[in-house]
Amino acid sequence: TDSAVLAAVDLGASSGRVITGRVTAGRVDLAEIHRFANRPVRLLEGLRWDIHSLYTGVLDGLKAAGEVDSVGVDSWAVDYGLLDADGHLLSAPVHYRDTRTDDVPEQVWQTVPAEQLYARTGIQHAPFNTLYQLVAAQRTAQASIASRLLLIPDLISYWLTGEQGTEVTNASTTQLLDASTATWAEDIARPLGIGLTLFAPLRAPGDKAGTLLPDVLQQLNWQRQVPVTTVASHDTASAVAAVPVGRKDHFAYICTGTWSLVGLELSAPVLTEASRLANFTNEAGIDGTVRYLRNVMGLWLLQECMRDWGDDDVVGLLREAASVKGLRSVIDASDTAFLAPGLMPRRIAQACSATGQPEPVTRGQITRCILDSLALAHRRAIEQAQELSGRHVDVIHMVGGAARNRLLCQLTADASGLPVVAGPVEAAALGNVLVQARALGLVGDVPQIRQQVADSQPLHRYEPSGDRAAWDAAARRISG
Ligand code: LRH
Repeated sequence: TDSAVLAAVDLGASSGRVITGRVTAGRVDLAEIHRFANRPVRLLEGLRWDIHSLYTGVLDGLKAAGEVDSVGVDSWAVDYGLLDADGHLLSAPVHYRDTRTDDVPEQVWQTVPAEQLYARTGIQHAPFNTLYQLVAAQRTAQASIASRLLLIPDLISYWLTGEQGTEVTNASTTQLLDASTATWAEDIARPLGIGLTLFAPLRAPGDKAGTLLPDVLQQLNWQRQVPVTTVASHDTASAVAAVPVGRKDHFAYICTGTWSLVGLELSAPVLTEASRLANFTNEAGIDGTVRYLRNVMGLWLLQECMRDWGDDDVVGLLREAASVKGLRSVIDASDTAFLAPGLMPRRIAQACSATGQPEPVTRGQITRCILDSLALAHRRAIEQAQELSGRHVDVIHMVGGAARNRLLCQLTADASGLPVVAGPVEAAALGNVLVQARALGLVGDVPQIRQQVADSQPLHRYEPSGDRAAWDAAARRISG
């Protein structure tokens, strides 16, 4: 065959999607079949993912898609479900913004020093890394009966196929993989009391994950055997695989959504002390590449303000933000102080006054403060990634939801003095679909995947403009 229809299940922190991609020679055309909210639930025990509602969304989407040639699943990283010895889920997976890990890192570093953790795993310090979550969970009754851990996309694939595996790009975000070999770091896990037999065997993008179970086929009303193909199951890894660059481009990427993941694709990790102190991460990318990047809070800041205001008119807010004075006050958009949900407008205003800047008052001012701050954090991450890796960048690719945020794209170009190529919005779904297509022999290597995206998706270019000195001055206001 020279064409196929593949279904991408792409679960983000604020919404899930089932998107189909028709792949033919040199082209890929997407259709969004089903989009559903991902609303976490706050229970007595803490903040949890409503995983059953997500799985229902997945099934509804696949059913609406009709029979496809293959299915692939990607989602946000680090989180997992625990199964008992019967393979049954023990409880709702814990949300990475839950506060249970707040005091865990310091405790872990007493056993395994932070320097050693980084030198081995290359993973940034973030309180939500699976490693810290597992140490926090050691205090729970469930820990003693858990016999298997499946990361979120692997859990969905398991429910679809009955087969268990641990996909390697996402596995890197556990902070339990060796950054150079992508194999489990036994010497990190053991002293912390983490048993690596909890994890199912590693598998790589392109591997067959299984075949839809008869009961699933019946629920979908599908007749034929359909494979589930392992994709780069960390959504950011799928998105990076689909960045529309040519073979010779020197590019940085910004994968946007709830987060902005800002960095470079490298062939080997950067494990220096300077890199650790700058809190850059070396996550596993497709085909042995390294995603060298920093987590910037991203549009989470705005989403949380909108939730606080009870305002869902993002277009109106962006229009107001474009009309108010820029760079009036900025915050450090990489600060984990903004990780937890709640009272975001107030927390932002307080961060401004704590650094001697005027508090933003109107919704337009607060929105502008967030966008200016994100642009500044994008620029800083790209500058530092170049310094720390010794690599040079001459174009920024912005993919994911914010690629359609014209103000943020322009501000990012202005702040960094580099052109920004925006699009595609559904980069993670494209990476998911095209890695499945590659497994079916319809596409070649990753450069060809990227060319195919560039040739068939609308892109928009923003040239840097304005006064860079104003950005330098703003940066100094928050640099301590
Ligand atoms: C983005 C993302 C990001 C992780 C975070 C937990 O969806 O996967 O790459 O750091 O969620």
